Amino acid sequence: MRVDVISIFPDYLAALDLSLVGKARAAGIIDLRVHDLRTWTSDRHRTVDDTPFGGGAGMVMRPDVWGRAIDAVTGRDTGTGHDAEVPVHLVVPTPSGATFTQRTAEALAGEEHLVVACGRYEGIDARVAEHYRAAGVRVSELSIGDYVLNGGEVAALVVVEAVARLLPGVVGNPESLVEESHGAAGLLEYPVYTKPPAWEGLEVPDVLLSGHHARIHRWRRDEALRRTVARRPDMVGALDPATLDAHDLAVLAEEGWHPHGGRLERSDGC
Ligand code: JBH
Repeated sequence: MRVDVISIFPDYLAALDLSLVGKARAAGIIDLRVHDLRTWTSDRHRTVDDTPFGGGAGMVMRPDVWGRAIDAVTGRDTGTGHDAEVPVHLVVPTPSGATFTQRTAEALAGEEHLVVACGRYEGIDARVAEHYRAAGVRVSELSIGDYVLNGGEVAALVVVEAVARLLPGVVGNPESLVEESHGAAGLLEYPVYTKPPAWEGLEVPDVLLSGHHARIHRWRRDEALRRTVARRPDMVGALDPATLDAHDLAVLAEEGWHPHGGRLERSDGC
């Protein structure tokens, strides 16, 4: 997969040389290039933004600079670009985007070429997304969550890491890709323990030392259900009760959740 990240703070993306993404780059699984947006400025001050039409606080990034940058990294500037035929998916981190989830990461992992356009918080002139959509480019404006960041760089790190680890050959054991939180099960992960079996007066639950695999499996599932109830009631509400067994439903009932009309509902909060 080819990934181009464009930013006014290219050094911010240096973390992508490290760890898993770094290994994927070294292995040739991901061809990741980070660019300085100011490469495509045309004035002496290398200006990338200006005041918003209609007034208001902050600055907005200029569409002309972004257009030159995106055209250059996608080979649209020359018309003979090596890559102009490869479908590009433009990813724009923005607090006003749709929420980036594991499903989004899975979809992006199927692409051949991502271009991640990191804007400042106030955003990029809206005509950039409009122009590339009209040109047939897939454009995803994505938010990594409801909190304030200064710009899209941290969100770009999140998106690239989440996508890169899904590429074949990046994560050593593909089983760790299926058994994790936010997988298809729709539950949070169960708690995990390792040696020593007693630490600071706290013991590892007996069942995990029992060697009884069916009981361990059931205990982990119960813990995953209870944890999801306590921490992510929204995920419980999204479960399809038809995918749950009688024991699951008994655990959920203890926690106050009951099937009703093909969904789960809280018995207290109607
Ligand atoms: C993206 O995903 C975001 N969440 C919060 N703030 C942001 C700022 C710029 C880009 C985000």
